[in-house]
Amino acid sequence: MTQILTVPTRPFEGQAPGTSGLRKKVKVFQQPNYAENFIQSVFDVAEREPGAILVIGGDGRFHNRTVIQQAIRMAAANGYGRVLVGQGGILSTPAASHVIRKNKASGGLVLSASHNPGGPEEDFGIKYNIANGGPAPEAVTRAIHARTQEIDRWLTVEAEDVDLDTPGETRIGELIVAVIDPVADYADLMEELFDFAAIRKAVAGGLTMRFDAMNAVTGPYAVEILENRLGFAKGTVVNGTPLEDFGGHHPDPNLIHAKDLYDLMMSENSPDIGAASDGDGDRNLIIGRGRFITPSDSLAMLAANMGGAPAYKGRLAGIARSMPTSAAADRVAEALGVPCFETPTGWKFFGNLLDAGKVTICGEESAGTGSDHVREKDGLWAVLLWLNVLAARGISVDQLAREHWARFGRNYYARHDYEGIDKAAADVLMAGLTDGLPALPGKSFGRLTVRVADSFSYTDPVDGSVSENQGIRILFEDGSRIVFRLSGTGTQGATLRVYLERYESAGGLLDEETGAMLAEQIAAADEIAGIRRHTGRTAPDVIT
Ligand code: VG1
Ligand code: CO
Repeated sequence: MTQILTVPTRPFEGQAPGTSGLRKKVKVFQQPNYAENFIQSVFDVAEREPGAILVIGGDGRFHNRTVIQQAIRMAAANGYGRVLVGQGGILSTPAASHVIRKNKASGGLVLSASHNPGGPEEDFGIKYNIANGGPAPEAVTRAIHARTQEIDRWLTVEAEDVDLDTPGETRIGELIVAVIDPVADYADLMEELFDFAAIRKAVAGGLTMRFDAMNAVTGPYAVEILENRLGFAKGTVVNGTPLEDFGGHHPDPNLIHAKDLYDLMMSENSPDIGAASDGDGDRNLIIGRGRFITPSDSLAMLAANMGGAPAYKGRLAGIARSMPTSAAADRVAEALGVPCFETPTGWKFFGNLLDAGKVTICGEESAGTGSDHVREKDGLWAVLLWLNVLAARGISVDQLAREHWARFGRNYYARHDYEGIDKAAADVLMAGLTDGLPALPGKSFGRLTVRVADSFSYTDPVDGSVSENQGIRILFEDGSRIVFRLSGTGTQGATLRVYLERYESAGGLLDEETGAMLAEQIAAADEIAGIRRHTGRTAPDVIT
């Protein structure tokens, strides 16, 4: 028996998981007991049998290996029977979800701050996923937070660091630690879901692509799947080596942080399709030659066409989208006669719907799309579904988009982010908005008249749990909409997100510039929320 050591500790303030786990500066996580308190709190509340399996992996960012070693020792002291850890400490978020499901693990620790930058001065994060492979639901994250507020000890054992770079099994007392290939199972799953033969044929016939892994976790996955298994030319995957600081960039696949890819796709010598993923591999950016696809449109277009992929043929149970995501998917659901669900922001809200078989595809405006194959959003999965659809139909991204809008109409859509604003000012802004809601219906801003103004609240149709204050919605009589909410993933000050949307019917203006189409909503947003007045900002930092 290895001796279990009990280390006394005291609670830290602010260990509440946000939209997607606990995210803080690396410096915060480096404080003695900080990560340990949180991990012990997870182990104290997690549902598991003695000897249970725990999956551990991360996006390879700075501090990943340190926390993994500590988590393994703590798992040994906390009665786990087996830890599965990705080689090099690597597991993309969707791959971790798959490993949990495939091995019937009791849960997993995903060490990532996703799209946030990495490095000694940047961000780190810990997320707990439950046995269905998905992010812990709110009841669990609340219990974890409550535990962090009263914790007085954490358990560990004395043991050497595990060699994370060599596949195979080692033992720490009763615990077996298996270092597993992080890519193989995931790549096999993708090959089961999609028609790789059809994609290979299209590639052989000249289909070209660029995939920007942003020096984050998807590099090894993308090289194996796109270059090795599908036959795309060597060099199709760029920035394919995971780096602890992501090369100093934000691994956030949007038009600002993946600007090189965007510029290439808008140029004369662009490949047919460009794609990128984020730090932990759960987001996707899709750009066709000369045509950017908003994530909201991507969800709708994939939902309308996914029957072309073997795993989804004739089985679209329903579609779910987060509330701020555009209603483009709703029109597809309506046309196909399947239900559409509107959930709060964050993938944890899709888990019950997927488990209950109520939906097959889910998506968020923040570049997240996924299906019931795992319980996380999945960047490469979305890219492969696009490739499968293009190969099966023999059309381009631009043609598919035009065809879609000509059938369903187009939801012009943008998100304006005001980053790093003063937290107190952001709270005053949101409180002002909330207080002003009852007076808004009937009021006009330019040509827009408010029809409904409310604070979004969600009742889970499966377990009846209620989540309140999930964003302020201003719905106008012409069908356009503004949503305001504060980010739950940032680590500095506050980030205000303003989501703007306007629908044009199939006979309307389908190929206009988004900013121009949303000018009235943009002006109304400032008038209603007093963004300038409260934050001093005259323009957003990021528009996606
Ligand atoms: C953001 C996105 C949200 C996403 C979350 C986690 O949250 O808006 O849609 O689920 O990030 O994505 P927030 O609270 O900052 O708006 V990831 O790729 O960081 O795991
Ligand atoms: Co992510």
